[in-house]
Amino acid sequence: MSLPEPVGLPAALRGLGRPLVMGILNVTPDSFSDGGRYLHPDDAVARGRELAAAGADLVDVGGESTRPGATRIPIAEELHRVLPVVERLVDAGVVVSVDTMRAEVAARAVAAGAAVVNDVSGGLADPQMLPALAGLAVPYVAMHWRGPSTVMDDLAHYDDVVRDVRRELAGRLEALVAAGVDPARVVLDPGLGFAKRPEHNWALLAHLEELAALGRPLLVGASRKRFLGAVLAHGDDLPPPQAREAATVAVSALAAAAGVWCVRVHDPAASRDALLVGTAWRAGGGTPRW
Ligand code: PMM
Repeated sequence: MSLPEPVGLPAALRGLGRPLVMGILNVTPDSFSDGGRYLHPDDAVARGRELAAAGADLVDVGGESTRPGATRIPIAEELHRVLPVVERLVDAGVVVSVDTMRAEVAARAVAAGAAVVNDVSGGLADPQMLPALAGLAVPYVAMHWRGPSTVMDDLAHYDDVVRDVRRELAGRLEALVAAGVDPARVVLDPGLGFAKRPEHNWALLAHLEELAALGRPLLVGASRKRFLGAVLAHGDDLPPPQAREAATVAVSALAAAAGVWCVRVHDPAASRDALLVGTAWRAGGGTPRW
């Protein structure tokens, strides 16, 4: 059974017959689950290697928090956080994606060896992003986004969230093509938790096939997010991010059964097993290949 995958991936990540695991490495003081733990490059590089050893097919290095309410950091600060870590992980043989909304950070990270650009704004935050991508040969993850973290909670209004997100992602795909980006390189992402209330996230997860109908591979980033905490909550007390791992693993298995290309997670080992289960489930007795 073949899964759709983007053109431009390194050979080692092609045709694996199971979804890929993207390990999260936030080189930030304030991300909701791992913020502040990996600000020093030595700690970040050690964590990146650990994620790869634990089964991350690629490690997603981000220098800017996107948690609700987070404000932007200067580009110099983002470059300072991200580039040395990308360079050292690439030197260590780790496949790296760069999590950025800025064209210059994306281009410089790719020049330093990053194999994928992951943009939570789908090219909307920086007018230079799409033209810059046209000159890069790597896959591009375009996430559904409606506005910066400071205002995104006010933008969570939909007539029909699945239809609206699908239409808005189709619009990003069109804009990418108009800018000269090969659509075969594009991965789409519903943007769980970004201008979405819990019911919106669940509707999108339950209808991934509607987004897959756009003809592009999908990436799902549910790991430890608040809407998972809300499902597990007793009364008003949400369990902390670290206590949402089993719920994350459940989403990974279901996402694999739905045929996604990649999940973005904090704990690669746990999700890798779940992806194998979901893949076997999807194969339904056929022979999964991995
Ligand atoms: N979520 C976060 C950051 N980057 N990238 C993609 N493609 N999809 C996501 O859902 C996504 C992302 C926020 O979570 P974090 O603080 O754990 O990095």
